[in-house]
Amino acid sequence: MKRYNHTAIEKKWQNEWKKKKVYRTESDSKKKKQYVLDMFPYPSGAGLHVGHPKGYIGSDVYARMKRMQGFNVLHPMGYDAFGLPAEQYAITHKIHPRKAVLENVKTFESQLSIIGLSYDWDRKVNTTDPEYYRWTQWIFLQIYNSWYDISKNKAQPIDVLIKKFAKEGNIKVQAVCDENTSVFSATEWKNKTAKEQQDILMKYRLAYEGYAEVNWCPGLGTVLANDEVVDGPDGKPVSERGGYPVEKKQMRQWFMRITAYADRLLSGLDTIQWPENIKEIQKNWIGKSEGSEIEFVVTSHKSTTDHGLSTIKVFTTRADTLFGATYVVLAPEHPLIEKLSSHIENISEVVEYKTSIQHKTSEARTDGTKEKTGVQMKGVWAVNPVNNEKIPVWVADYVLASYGTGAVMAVPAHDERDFEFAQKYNLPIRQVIDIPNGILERAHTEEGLLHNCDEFSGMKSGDAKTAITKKVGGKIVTKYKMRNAIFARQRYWGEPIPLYTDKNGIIHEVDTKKLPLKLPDVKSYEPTGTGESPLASVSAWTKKGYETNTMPGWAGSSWYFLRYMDPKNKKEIASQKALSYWGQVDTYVGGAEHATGHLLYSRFWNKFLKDIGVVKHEEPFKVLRNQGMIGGEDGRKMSKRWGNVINPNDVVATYGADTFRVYEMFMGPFEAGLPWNTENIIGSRRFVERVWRLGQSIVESQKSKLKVQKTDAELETVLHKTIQKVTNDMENFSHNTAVSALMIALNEMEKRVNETQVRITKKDFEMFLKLFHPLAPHVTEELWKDLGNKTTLVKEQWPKADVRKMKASTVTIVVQINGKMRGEVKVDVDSEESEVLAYIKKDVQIQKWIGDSVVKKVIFIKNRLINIVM
Ligand code: ANZ
Repeated sequence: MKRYNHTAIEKKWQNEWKKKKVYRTESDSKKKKQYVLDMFPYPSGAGLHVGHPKGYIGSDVYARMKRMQGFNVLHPMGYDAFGLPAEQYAITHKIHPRKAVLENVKTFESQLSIIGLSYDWDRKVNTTDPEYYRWTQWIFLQIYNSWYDISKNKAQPIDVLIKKFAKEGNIKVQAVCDENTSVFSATEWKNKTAKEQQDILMKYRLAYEGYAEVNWCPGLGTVLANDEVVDGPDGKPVSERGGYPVEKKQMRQWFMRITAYADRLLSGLDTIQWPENIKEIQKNWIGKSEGSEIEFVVTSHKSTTDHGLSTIKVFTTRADTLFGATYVVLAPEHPLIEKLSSHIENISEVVEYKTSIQHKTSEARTDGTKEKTGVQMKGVWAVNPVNNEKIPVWVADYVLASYGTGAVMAVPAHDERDFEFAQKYNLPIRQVIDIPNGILERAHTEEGLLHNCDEFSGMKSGDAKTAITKKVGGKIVTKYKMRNAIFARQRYWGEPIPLYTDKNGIIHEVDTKKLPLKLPDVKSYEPTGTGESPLASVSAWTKKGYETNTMPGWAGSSWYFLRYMDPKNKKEIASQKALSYWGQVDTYVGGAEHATGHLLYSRFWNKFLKDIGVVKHEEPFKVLRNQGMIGGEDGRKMSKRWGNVINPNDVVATYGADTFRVYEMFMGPFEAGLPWNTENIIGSRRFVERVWRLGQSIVESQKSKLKVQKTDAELETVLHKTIQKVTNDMENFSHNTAVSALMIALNEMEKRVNETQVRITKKDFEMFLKLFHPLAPHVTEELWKDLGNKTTLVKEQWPKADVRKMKASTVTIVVQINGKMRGEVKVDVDSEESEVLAYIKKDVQIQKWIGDSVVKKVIFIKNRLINIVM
């Protein structure tokens, strides 16, 4: 029998498939399409461990089945290679990032190439390729040149807005814009200087320049996103990479007005098949909240006027509890603190407090388990508009500047945070909602009937929210937790932003015909340390006034799925034909860690591209699947740090790629995080070897007289049931149970050959090979060839389950004599009692028990049992 040499077989078929381009996606096809996409990786220098390919194998199994089912499958791979990881790697290894990326891509591809993944490599994209980022820059310019029209609920060209301003000012314009945008008439608009007009338009553009307090990391010389900042050992924030200290700093930035799309990002979630937890994370991130804005007048001891010194605007979702407000809290960053400083008696204490919480992250500040801190602003008071009561004003870190209005009315009786704070600082707690047993031991946060609220007493919370807001002249508003996204890095390794500023401070776009605006070569691509990008020290760059910030890591990854549809197009991001044929990504596979970053940004860009007519679908990814992580054998995360990394190259060399694939899919549910287990991989290897041996025995029987022609009906039933199960399981990414079903089918086939010497037909075994092919493409292809086939299994037709054949034709019936089991008979399905008795008469073994006795009674259960009572 031919030996199973996995190395030779796998190498051979990988070369063959490559040579014949069997995975090439058809560009012009009448077939139904199927777009199966892996989240594209950062080609990191460290190479892959066995956890990384799990998602790729899962999607590959799926893509292979779809191809065999007759779909035109788009299953591409590419690289997200701009950004911090690539740049950090280049700096540590003292090579240019461009070179580092090429090296890393090579390592990555050599590791991927041995696993037998069915990518169409001709469609590869790389975000750092100027031919690719030309289109990232083009999209940026479209966003820059757009504003959000609320009346049309979509993005519109900025020229439309400029015409409106010239015609009627901005009073009637319904647009998403900065909060501090003032009202102007057409004449006022026309009288403004170009620079003034530019500044106003910045308040409307969907990509705009502004200043923001950012997480500044001097050690990395860059600004970090919130999720790149973690708590350091002493509680102070540090960068996730490298653990360098992080501080707050005001910086010039570019932003994307993603908040304009908040509602669409929310409602779109109901139209896509994504894991519920990811949808939930996005919902919370967007954080839509309906409430009221209510103003409290601020007074001091000294002030005598009724207007007060100023007003504090609070945002509350519980206007019904306004009578229960016993103090007001400002976020430490609230601008009113400075404004009121001459009236605050303990101003130095307040300022000291402000400084002390500066390093805290918003996560730490809103963490319910941490103790709340605060300080009263002595000498000033807020007047509760509903009853004119003067209540104290506090500054506390549990109120965030970035949410609502940065100020809250505190109702300790009905809000947990306020309750905890009031207890700590001995502030009054006033109950204004009825509670069932009348005793307030904790905050009672449920809504109910109002109580002790003058004319509102007895009213339901829901009604009282509107009524009280109206009475105090407040406003019903919708707030979102989501903020506009920073779209700039002060780094070298990113797409240049295609804008330049002239001597008069006017910003111009680079002509789209002149794109790509290429990243210039620099002497040093390391951070300048001043916070500016290394591009700021390239005189050829700054002389032309080019923007020195580069785009963030998420730019290139927000639209790459569109480029795969038509990757070499020189005229547009992809042709309309390709875009409309491929439409949405049907199945998107990747890690759950992208829940709020990539998966939100790409939804946003896709919606924008729909608004400007480039794409047809509101949502880019129809089905999302998250693979679970593979941990180390010791139960820890697989990482260099723990020395528990297993390299797929070693596994493939020892056991073969097919075994590796089968093992990773068989180890448990696709979504589950599970530890690697070397002992179990041997089990998968044995399974593959058994398939090999059975296959070879059939190959041999084909050559001899033993060749079997007639199909075994019972085996046929097993196989058709297997077809149905494997098809359904693979469709649902339940690849582990698909493997189990195949194991059961293999047992059935082996049983016949080993125990009963009954040979099975070539056709039946081939059906099994087709089902097993997506999991173990090489070994199945080799056996397919050995059985005399000239075609490739890759393009064979996926078997269809025949419902009629799934029903067994014979059954085994238990035979009892006086209630004791004495044997079994095999009869046709649905045989009647008389027919079964006829069989029994012929069975010598059973007849021995009956002998000459008189049969008194027969108990018969169709298809199961017969009991002969004597
Ligand atoms: C008074 C009140 C009484 C509140 C009560 C709640 C219960 P969501 O649902 O998350 O939108 N809040 C408002 N702005 C805040 C800020 N910048 N930082 C921290 N907390 C803030 O929550 C809105 C509620 O969170 C608001 O309603 C406010 O507290 C608080 F019985 O106002 B509430």
